[in-house]
Amino acid sequence: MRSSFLKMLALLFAFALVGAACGGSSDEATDDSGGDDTAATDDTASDDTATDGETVDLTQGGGTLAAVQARGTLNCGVSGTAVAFSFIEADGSVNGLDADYCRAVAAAVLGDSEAVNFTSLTAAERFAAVQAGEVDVLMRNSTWTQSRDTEVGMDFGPTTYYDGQQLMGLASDGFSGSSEFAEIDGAVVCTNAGTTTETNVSELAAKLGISITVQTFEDYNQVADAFIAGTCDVITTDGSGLVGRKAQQEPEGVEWVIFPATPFSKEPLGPLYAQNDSEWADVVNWVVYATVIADENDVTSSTVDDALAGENAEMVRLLGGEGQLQTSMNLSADAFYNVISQVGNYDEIFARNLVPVGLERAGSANARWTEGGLIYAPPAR
Ligand SMILES: N[C@@H](CCC(=O)N[C@@H](CS)C(=O)NCC(=O)O)C(=O)O
Repeated sequence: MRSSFLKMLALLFAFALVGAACGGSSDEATDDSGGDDTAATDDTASDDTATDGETVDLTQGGGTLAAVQARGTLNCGVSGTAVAFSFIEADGSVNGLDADYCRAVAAAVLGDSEAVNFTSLTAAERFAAVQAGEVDVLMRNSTWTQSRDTEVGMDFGPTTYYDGQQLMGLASDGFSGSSEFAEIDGAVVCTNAGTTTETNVSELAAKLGISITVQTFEDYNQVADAFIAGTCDVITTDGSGLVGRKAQQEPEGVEWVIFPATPFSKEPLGPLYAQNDSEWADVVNWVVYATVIADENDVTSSTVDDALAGENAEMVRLLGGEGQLQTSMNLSADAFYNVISQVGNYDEIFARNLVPVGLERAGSANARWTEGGLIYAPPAR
C-alpha cells in the first residue's frame, strides 16, 4: 500500500515537473526541470532512494523568483492609503509596515530594498492583481481566510500583524471606548467593498438581532470622508486602520472613539502570492521569519555586523556565515543580512511604522511569543 502510494506520489511529481518545464518562463526553471524530470522518473523504480543516498530535488520553482531576479525590481501590491501600513506621502514615497515588508523582500532577492515597484490597489482590485501576475506579492492589510486561501489561486505567508475588526463612532453620539457592538443598533455603518469587514459586521448584527444599514465604498478615503460629512454614523474596518485614520484625520474639536475594546473578528494580516510556487513562497515566508528571528535574538540593523561575526550560531547562519541555508533557496548567502541591515528586524519595522500612530506591541497579540504574543518563527537551521 505504502509503496504504491509513494510511487503514485513520485509519478505525480514527475508530471508536475514536466508541467513546470512546459510553462517555465526562465532558463533557470527550464534547466532545473530537465534535471529533475529524469531523477523523478528514475525514482519511481526505487521510491525510497532519498534515504539511500540519491538526491531528489524537491524544488518546485514556479518562476517568480527567477522573474524578479531577471527584472531587477519587485512588483509589490499595496494599498497606498492605509496609514502606517502603506501610505503614499506627498513626495511619492511609500511608508508603512506593509511597504517595509515589500522592501525586505527586495533586499533579500535583489540586495536592494529600494528596488520595489509599488502598485496601489483597492481592496476589491487586489486579488485579481495577484492572480494575473501583475504583482509578485501583495502586502495590503489582507486577512488570511479559508476562502481566499483555497478558492482563488492564492497562498498566504506568515502573519505580520494580528488585527481584529472594530468600529469608530462619535463621542458626541454617546459612543465611548467601553461601548458594545449592540449600541450601533439603527446606525448607518460604512466600510470599503471587497473586505472581510463588510461581511463580519453584517453577520454579527444578524446574530445579535440588531438592525444596521451597511454602506460600502470603493476605497477607504471615501469611507472616512462620508464619516466626516455625517453620511455614516459609524465606520468599521481592522482596528489598526481605524487607529491610523483617527491619528491622521480626526477633525479639530471632534472626538472619534474606537470600540468595542475587544475586536469582534480575527484579522491576521500578511503577505500573499499566487499559489503553487513554493520556491517563491519560501522566499517571502523566510524573509518574514528572518525579521522575527532577528527580533527574538535582539539583532537590529545597527548590530547586524556584530551578530554576523559573533557566537550566536543561528544568527550567523541566518546572516550568511557558516552553515548558511540561503543559497539553497536560490538567494545570495547574505540575503537576510541585507534584509536586517537595510530594513531592520520585526520590532524595528513595527516601531518605525505603527508606534507613531499609537499601536503598541507590548501586551498585544503582536508581542514576541516569549512575551505572551503570537509573533513566532520556526528555527533557522
Ligand atoms: N483586512 C481586511 C480589510 C482590508 C482593508 O481594505 N482595510 C482598509 C482599512 S486598514 C484599508 O486598507 N483601507 C485602505 C485605507 O485605509 O485607505 C481584508 O483583508 O478584507
